[in-house]
Amino acid sequence: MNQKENKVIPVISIQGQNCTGCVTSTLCSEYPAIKNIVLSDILPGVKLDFLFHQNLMTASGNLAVEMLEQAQQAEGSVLIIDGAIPGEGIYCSTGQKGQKTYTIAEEVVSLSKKASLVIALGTCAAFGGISAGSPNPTGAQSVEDFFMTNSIDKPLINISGCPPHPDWLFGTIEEVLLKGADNIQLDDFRRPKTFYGKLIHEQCPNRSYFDEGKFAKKLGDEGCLYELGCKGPITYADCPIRQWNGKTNWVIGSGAPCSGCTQPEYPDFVGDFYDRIIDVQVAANAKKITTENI
Ligand code: FSX
Repeated sequence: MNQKENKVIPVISIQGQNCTGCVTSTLCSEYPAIKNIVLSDILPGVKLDFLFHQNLMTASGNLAVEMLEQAQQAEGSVLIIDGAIPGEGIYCSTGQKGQKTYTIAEEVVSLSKKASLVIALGTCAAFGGISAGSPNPTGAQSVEDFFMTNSIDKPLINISGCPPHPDWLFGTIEEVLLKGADNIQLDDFRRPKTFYGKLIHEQCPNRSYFDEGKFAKKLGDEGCLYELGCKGPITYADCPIRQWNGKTNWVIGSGAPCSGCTQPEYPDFVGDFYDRIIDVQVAANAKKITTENI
């Protein structure tokens, strides 16, 4: 029988400090459906092989610990880390063997050794996010900061968002498989420009309201949501055109302000959800938002 040869890419997905929102969101992928990502080719002749995934696999206890040990031997894997990495202490244990408790920090060190690419999935992994929010009692840090502290040098791509869109993760993996990790255009925060190349503000259907100076004063009003705390003018993502839940809607489309969740400043430095940002320099060619011109 003439069987088609498949290229198989080992994928290991582990979680640090998080709410599991990133995995929950990305497992809701619809285009392609998650069952096709897991069971079929992600590209013609290329298949992902999920060696370890806390939310997909049925193994638990000793069997899960053994699977994680085996996964460490996989050459050329894609290591997906979601959630921040805690500092000192036995936070986020991934399992126990005998008297030894393994922490996420130890697992990241071990698993990254043979990985060909590391993806920091979600704003906690990419930038610290809510997990590293003040006063940060666990010393949570981003994957990039953890790599620097531990002298780990691996290709790293940040897929920020709290949570991130499934397309941002699987679209990036596909782009890497097609072009090679070195040929992915990243922004200054290691985010793929394919998905994070423009401000929400540049693509927002409410932009004409902003330019006219028509601002909603309360939720439900017609107008731009800037005065109700919308962080669109400082937030890079393609939510307005990509939309969420199988293109059902997105945050501003449903009448709520963008929270700025893809940004490195989130959450401590973007302001409260409903507090207006002030004096923000928006993209080139767009006017500066100041308290005077609104
Ligand atoms: Fe953080 Fe993700 Fe927000 Fe939650 O893994 S980016 S709190 S959606 O789950 O880490």
